[in-house]
Amino acid sequence: MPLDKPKANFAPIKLPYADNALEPVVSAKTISFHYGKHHKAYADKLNELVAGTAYDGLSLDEIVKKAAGNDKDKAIFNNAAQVWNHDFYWQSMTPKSSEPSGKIKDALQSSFGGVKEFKEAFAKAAVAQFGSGWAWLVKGKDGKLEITTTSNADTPIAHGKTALLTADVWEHAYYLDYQNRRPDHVKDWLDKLANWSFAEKNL
Ligand code: MN3
Repeated sequence: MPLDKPKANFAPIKLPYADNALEPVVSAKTISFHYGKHHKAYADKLNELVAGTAYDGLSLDEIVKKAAGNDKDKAIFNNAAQVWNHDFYWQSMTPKSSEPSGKIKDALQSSFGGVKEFKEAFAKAAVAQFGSGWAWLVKGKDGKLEITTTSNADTPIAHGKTALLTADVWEHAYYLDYQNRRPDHVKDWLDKLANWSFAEKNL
Protein backbone atom coordinates (compact mmCIF):
# COMPACT_ATOMS: atom_id res chain seq x y z
CA MET A 1 0.00 0.00 0.00
CA PRO A 2 1.37 3.45 -0.86
CA LEU A 3 1.70 5.72 2.14
CA ASP A 4 -0.95 8.40 2.22
CA LYS A 5 1.32 11.42 2.51
CA PRO A 6 2.25 14.35 0.29
CA LYS A 7 5.12 13.64 -2.08
CA ALA A 8 7.98 15.99 -2.71
CA ASN A 9 7.37 17.49 -6.09
CA PHE A 10 10.46 19.31 -7.28
CA ALA A 11 10.54 19.93 -11.00
CA PRO A 12 12.82 22.05 -13.16
CA ILE A 13 11.65 25.68 -13.44
CA LYS A 14 9.85 26.57 -16.63
CA LEU A 15 12.41 27.98 -19.06
CA PRO A 16 12.02 31.76 -19.41
CA TYR A 17 12.68 31.57 -23.20
CA ALA A 18 12.14 29.26 -26.16
CA ASP A 19 14.33 26.15 -26.56
CA ASN A 20 16.16 27.70 -29.52
CA ALA A 21 16.39 31.26 -28.15
CA LEU A 22 19.98 30.90 -26.91
CA GLU A 23 21.39 29.66 -30.22
CA PRO A 24 24.09 29.43 -31.41
CA VAL A 25 25.83 29.47 -28.00
CA VAL A 26 23.41 26.98 -26.42
CA SER A 27 21.49 25.04 -29.08
CA ALA A 28 17.98 23.64 -28.83
CA LYS A 29 19.60 20.20 -28.93
CA THR A 30 21.71 21.02 -25.86
CA ILE A 31 18.60 22.34 -24.09
CA SER A 32 16.73 19.15 -24.94
CA PHE A 33 19.36 17.03 -23.18
CA HIS A 34 20.54 19.43 -20.49
CA TYR A 35 17.14 20.71 -19.36
CA GLY A 36 14.96 17.86 -20.61
CA LYS A 37 17.12 14.97 -19.41
CA HIS A 38 19.92 15.96 -16.99
CA HIS A 39 18.03 18.56 -14.96
CA LYS A 40 14.84 16.50 -14.94
CA ALA A 41 16.75 13.43 -13.74
CA TYR A 42 18.13 15.36 -10.73
CA ALA A 43 14.61 16.53 -9.84
CA ASP A 44 13.08 13.05 -10.23
CA LYS A 45 15.84 11.51 -8.12
CA LEU A 46 15.44 14.16 -5.42
CA ASN A 47 11.70 13.49 -5.18
CA GLU A 48 12.45 9.80 -4.77
CA LEU A 49 15.21 10.33 -2.17
CA VAL A 50 13.36 12.71 0.15
CA ALA A 51 10.07 10.78 0.22
CA GLY A 52 9.37 9.72 3.78
CA THR A 53 12.54 11.29 5.23
CA ALA A 54 13.11 14.27 7.53
CA TYR A 55 13.61 16.31 4.34
CA ASP A 56 10.09 15.72 3.10
CA GLY A 57 8.14 18.99 3.11
CA LEU A 58 11.19 21.28 3.22
CA SER A 59 11.87 23.88 0.54
CA LEU A 60 14.68 23.30 -1.93
CA ASP A 61 16.90 25.89 -0.20
CA GLU A 62 16.27 24.24 3.15
CA ILE A 63 17.13 20.79 1.81
CA VAL A 64 20.40 22.03 0.28
CA LYS A 65 21.46 23.76 3.52
CA LYS A 66 20.38 20.90 5.80
CA ALA A 67 22.06 18.19 3.72
CA ALA A 68 25.29 20.17 3.21
CA GLY A 69 28.09 18.68 5.26
CA ASN A 70 25.91 15.77 6.30
CA ASP A 71 27.85 12.85 4.83
CA LYS A 72 25.10 10.27 5.07
CA ASP A 73 22.82 12.56 3.05
CA LYS A 74 25.32 13.14 0.25
CA ALA A 75 22.95 11.84 -2.45
CA ILE A 76 20.18 14.17 -1.26
CA PHE A 77 22.62 17.08 -1.22
CA ASN A 78 23.93 16.31 -4.71
CA ASN A 79 20.51 16.08 -6.32
CA ALA A 80 18.98 19.02 -4.42
CA ALA A 81 21.97 21.26 -5.15
CA GLN A 82 21.92 20.28 -8.82
CA VAL A 83 18.23 21.19 -9.05
CA TRP A 84 18.95 24.52 -7.34
CA ASN A 85 22.03 25.22 -9.49
CA HIS A 86 20.24 24.45 -12.75
CA ASP A 87 17.15 26.50 -11.86
CA PHE A 88 19.59 29.36 -11.19
CA TYR A 89 21.62 28.70 -14.34
CA TRP A 90 18.66 28.91 -16.73
CA GLN A 91 17.82 32.32 -15.26
CA SER A 92 21.47 33.41 -15.53
CA MET A 93 21.07 33.45 -19.31
CA THR A 94 18.92 35.57 -21.61
CA PRO A 95 18.60 35.89 -25.38
CA LYS A 96 18.48 39.66 -24.74
CA SER A 97 21.92 39.87 -23.13
CA SER A 98 23.64 43.24 -23.09
CA GLU A 99 26.65 44.72 -21.32
CA PRO A 100 26.22 45.28 -17.57
CA SER A 101 24.91 48.73 -16.64
CA GLY A 102 23.65 50.61 -13.62
CA LYS A 103 24.11 49.15 -10.13
CA ILE A 104 25.62 45.85 -11.24
CA LYS A 105 28.16 47.64 -13.44
CA ASP A 106 29.15 49.84 -10.49
CA ALA A 107 29.52 46.74 -8.28
CA LEU A 108 31.70 44.98 -10.88
CA GLN A 109 33.74 48.14 -11.21
CA SER A 110 34.40 48.47 -7.48
CA SER A 111 35.05 44.75 -6.91
CA PHE A 112 37.09 43.85 -10.01
CA GLY A 113 38.21 47.17 -11.52
CA GLY A 114 35.81 47.02 -14.46
CA VAL A 115 33.57 44.81 -16.62
CA LYS A 116 36.46 43.71 -18.85
CA GLU A 117 38.53 42.76 -15.80
CA PHE A 118 35.58 40.85 -14.36
CA LYS A 119 35.03 38.91 -17.59
CA GLU A 120 38.72 37.97 -17.82
CA ALA A 121 38.81 36.75 -14.23
CA PHE A 122 35.50 34.86 -14.52
CA ALA A 123 36.57 33.16 -17.76
CA LYS A 124 39.91 32.19 -16.24
CA ALA A 125 38.22 30.63 -13.20
CA ALA A 126 35.59 28.83 -15.32
CA VAL A 127 38.23 27.36 -17.62
CA ALA A 128 40.49 26.35 -14.72
CA GLN A 129 37.70 24.48 -12.86
CA PHE A 130 39.05 20.92 -13.14
CA GLY A 131 36.40 18.45 -14.28
CA SER A 132 32.72 19.08 -13.67
CA GLY A 133 31.46 22.12 -11.83
CA TRP A 134 30.22 25.67 -11.86
CA ALA A 135 31.63 29.21 -12.09
CA TRP A 136 29.85 31.83 -10.00
CA LEU A 137 29.59 35.53 -9.38
CA VAL A 138 28.68 35.76 -5.69
CA LYS A 139 28.27 38.33 -2.96
CA GLY A 140 30.29 37.48 0.12
CA LYS A 141 29.35 38.13 3.74
CA ASP A 142 31.15 41.52 3.58
CA GLY A 143 28.97 42.56 0.61
CA LYS A 144 31.88 42.51 -1.84
CA LEU A 145 31.47 40.62 -5.12
CA GLU A 146 33.67 37.57 -5.69
CA ILE A 147 34.25 34.96 -8.36
CA THR A 148 34.21 31.40 -7.14
CA THR A 149 33.98 27.91 -8.60
CA THR A 150 32.37 24.81 -7.15
CA SER A 151 32.96 21.16 -8.00
CA ASN A 152 30.26 18.76 -9.13
CA ALA A 153 27.01 19.69 -7.35
CA ASP A 154 28.47 22.05 -4.76
CA THR A 155 26.80 25.44 -4.50
CA PRO A 156 27.60 28.80 -2.86
CA ILE A 157 24.35 28.81 -0.87
CA ALA A 158 25.81 25.93 1.17
CA HIS A 159 28.68 28.27 2.11
CA GLY A 160 26.75 31.33 3.25
CA LYS A 161 27.20 33.24 0.02
CA THR A 162 24.61 34.93 -2.17
CA ALA A 163 24.68 33.78 -5.79
CA LEU A 164 24.29 36.47 -8.47
CA LEU A 165 25.06 34.57 -11.70
CA THR A 166 26.35 31.15 -12.72
CA ALA A 167 27.81 29.37 -15.73
CA ASP A 168 27.55 25.57 -15.84
CA VAL A 169 30.92 24.14 -16.91
CA TRP A 170 30.00 20.47 -16.80
CA GLU A 171 30.70 19.06 -20.27
CA HIS A 172 26.97 18.38 -20.78
CA ALA A 173 26.45 22.18 -20.84
CA TYR A 174 28.57 22.79 -23.94
CA TYR A 175 29.87 19.59 -25.52
CA LEU A 176 27.26 19.25 -28.29
CA ASP A 177 27.91 22.84 -29.41
CA TYR A 178 31.60 23.41 -28.61
CA GLN A 179 33.04 19.92 -28.02
CA ASN A 180 36.20 20.37 -25.91
CA ARG A 181 36.42 24.15 -26.44
CA ARG A 182 35.33 25.28 -22.99
CA PRO A 183 37.25 28.62 -23.25
CA ASP A 184 35.32 29.59 -26.42
CA HIS A 185 32.01 28.58 -24.86
CA VAL A 186 32.67 30.61 -21.71
CA LYS A 187 33.71 33.69 -23.70
CA ASP A 188 30.57 33.54 -25.86
CA TRP A 189 28.44 32.84 -22.78
CA LEU A 190 29.73 36.00 -21.09
CA ASP A 191 29.40 38.17 -24.20
CA LYS A 192 26.12 36.85 -25.60
CA LEU A 193 24.02 35.20 -22.89
CA ALA A 194 24.84 36.56 -19.41
CA ASN A 195 21.69 37.95 -17.80
CA TRP A 196 22.81 41.11 -16.01
CA SER A 197 19.34 42.18 -14.95
CA PHE A 198 19.00 38.84 -13.13
CA ALA A 199 22.43 39.37 -11.48
CA GLU A 200 21.40 42.88 -10.42
CA LYS A 201 18.13 41.58 -8.97
CA ASN A 202 20.16 39.17 -6.82
CA LEU A 203 22.50 41.91 -5.53
MN1 MN3 B 1 24.28 21.00 -15.99
